Amino acid sequence: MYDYAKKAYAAYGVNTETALSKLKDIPVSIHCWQGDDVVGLDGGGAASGGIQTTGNYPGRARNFDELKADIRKAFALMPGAKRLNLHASYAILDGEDVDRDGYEPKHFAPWVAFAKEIGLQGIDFNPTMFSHKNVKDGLTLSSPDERIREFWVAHCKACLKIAEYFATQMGTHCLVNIWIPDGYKDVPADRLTPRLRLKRSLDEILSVDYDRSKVVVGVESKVLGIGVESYTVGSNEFYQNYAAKNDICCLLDNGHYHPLEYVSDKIPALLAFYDKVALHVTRGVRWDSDHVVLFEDELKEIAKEIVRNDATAKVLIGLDYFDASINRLAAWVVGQRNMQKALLWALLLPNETLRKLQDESNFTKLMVLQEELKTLPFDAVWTEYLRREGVAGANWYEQIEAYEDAVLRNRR
Ligand code: RNT
Ligand code: ZN
Repeated sequence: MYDYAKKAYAAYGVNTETALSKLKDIPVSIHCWQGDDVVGLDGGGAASGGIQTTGNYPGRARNFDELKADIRKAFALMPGAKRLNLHASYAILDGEDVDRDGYEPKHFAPWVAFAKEIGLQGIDFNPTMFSHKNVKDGLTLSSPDERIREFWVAHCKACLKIAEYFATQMGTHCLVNIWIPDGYKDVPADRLTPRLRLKRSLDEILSVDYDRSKVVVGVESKVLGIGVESYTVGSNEFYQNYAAKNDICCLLDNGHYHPLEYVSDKIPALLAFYDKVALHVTRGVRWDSDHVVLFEDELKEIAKEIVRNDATAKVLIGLDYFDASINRLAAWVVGQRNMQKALLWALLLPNETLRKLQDESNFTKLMVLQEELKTLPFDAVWTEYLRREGVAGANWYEQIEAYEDAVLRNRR
């Protein structure tokens, strides 16, 4: 089947071997938080701050050991280069009485050991500014209460140090992504001052002496959340301007825009100005619902913008979804495989030919060709990729079912 596919693609000038060898080196950062419904290990409890998991499928990882076991199992079914995306709330405190403003590299040393053990390429990081008593009236870095604002500034500063440690240990960059839930449910009386406070907080955080060659700082905007429908402090315009002026990067979460705004269109816009663009790939159903990533058109468009603009080293791909209504390991694997599938899809397009047709304004042929390409034997190339990566093919879910019977069912 692969030989047949190889010829079918070659007829369009596409070399499947080149595509396969590029694909395995494009890292995808996999979020740890699908494994436990964003609860974390530091006692913060269920996700709050406008984000929500729904469902109570049995077998949620309840501690570090269970989460590690689940990651080990699920990641073994994922092809390609993998990074682990951690939240600060996954600190291993071992009973120590320390709050988030006091977290240190040592609280994450067990994660580094684990990441090395299972052969991950790197670790990315996120300050956790939700699910905590110091989220006061829904506000963190933009709080008018100086004590609160300073606590979260200190937390972010601590996270930069931890990120530097991850980068040094893993020998690759560490993305630190700043997302805050701050906003208002109803019509605000002042839209500017909270943003000025956020700006001041970010300035203070970035004043820390950190190694910019190792740590990439990203800021993640959002249009609305549950309970913060009318106004979010960290809006798209706010962060894009902040990032541009302070030489950090924007993180685009495709659940965080109005439904007819597309992240696939924003990626090339930012690539015109930025050295790095970070992504949270998710799937919003009617709102930022964080459903499992499926192999859909917008995902393919996102992958195309990364691949055909030669931006696989510039776009930092991360996943961000959490479904508690289905087997969590399966959710992980489906989303990660779909991201890889979309990248393969993009790598198997005759991008130069298509670009030329656009430049020649031959839009009829462009459409005809793009439609023909949709029915090429993609599956045969994908299956060959899985075989070469040494991960199970279409029957991978049987392994998850067996794990569910043997392990997850006993978690009561
Ligand atoms: C929330 C943001 C944020 C979180 C994670 C857990 O809307 O997307 O990235 O989902 O940090
Ligand atoms: Zn996100």
